[in-house]
Amino acid sequence: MKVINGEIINNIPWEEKPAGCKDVIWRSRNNPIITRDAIKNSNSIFNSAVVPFEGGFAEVFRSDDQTRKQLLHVGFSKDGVFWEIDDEPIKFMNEKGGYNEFEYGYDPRVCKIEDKYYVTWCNGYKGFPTIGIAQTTDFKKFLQLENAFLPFNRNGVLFPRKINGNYAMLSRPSDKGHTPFGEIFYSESPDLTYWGKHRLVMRPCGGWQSTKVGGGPIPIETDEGWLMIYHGVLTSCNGFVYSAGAAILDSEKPWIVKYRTKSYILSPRELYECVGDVPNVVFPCTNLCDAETGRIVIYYGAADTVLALAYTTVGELMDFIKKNSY
Ligand code: BMA
Repeated sequence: MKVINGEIINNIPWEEKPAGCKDVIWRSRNNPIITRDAIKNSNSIFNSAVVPFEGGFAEVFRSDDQTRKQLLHVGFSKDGVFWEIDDEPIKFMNEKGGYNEFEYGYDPRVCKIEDKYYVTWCNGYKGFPTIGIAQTTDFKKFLQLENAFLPFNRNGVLFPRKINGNYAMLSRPSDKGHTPFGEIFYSESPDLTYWGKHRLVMRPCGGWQSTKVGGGPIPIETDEGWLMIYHGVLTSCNGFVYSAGAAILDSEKPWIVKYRTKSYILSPRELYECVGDVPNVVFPCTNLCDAETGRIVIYYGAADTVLALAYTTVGELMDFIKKNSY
């Protein structure tokens, strides 16, 4: 199988799989790569979105400040590991050239479609969570578009090309609180403003994904379908546990799930994943894939406190999904 419509990223962060590692995903030896205090006045820096940009990388970071306001910041990096992060949060512009009021924003994803980068995030609208969208070409000016859906919704994940002639997005309808349920839905839009043709993609099922499931990073296109990493949650006697799994979705009808992992591919295990502001959370918002080598680097938030990296390859992950599917 091979990656299609993908970018060649020669400088993708990479570490070889440690000898003796039996897992399909392996963690960076340098984790966490971003500590909670890397931004002035930050309480935590975690679920964040990276894209290749001008020969290096750009990132939209989720950071909660020390008042515990949830904010988005921009950063740049040459190698995808060491980052220079702007201490000032992103200010989103409107069509009139002014700045929009920003209530709160978290869990960003960044998707390149044609010649623009689109940020989607959980955006506070009159106190209700829904999906914000903004576009940028330089990561300096961000033009905010209409919110995609009615509240309550979270985890908006765009596809990197139009499908059936429309923009396509995954989302997870939710509630105002910590939402004890969650399914992944698929929607299309001709213009990024009006969304419809909603289809159910995936419900929770057993074990690590028994309480809720939600989109993760931007899906990777392969000649066997969309490779999608997602998060799944189980309710333990000590609260939610967030893990990650993977699925292969049909290329032109992405609401059709061809394969889906029975076991997780990444689950809280290391100290920085089990201890923090919210213990027992791994939450991936990015997977970069080098179309030439098939190398994948995953950026994930750990324990809602820090940002970490993990690696795999398209070949290994697709194989794992097919052999461990429901
Ligand atoms: C989700 C989101 C994520 C967070 C996770 C675990 O609902 O709020 O930002 O990482 O819960 O707390």
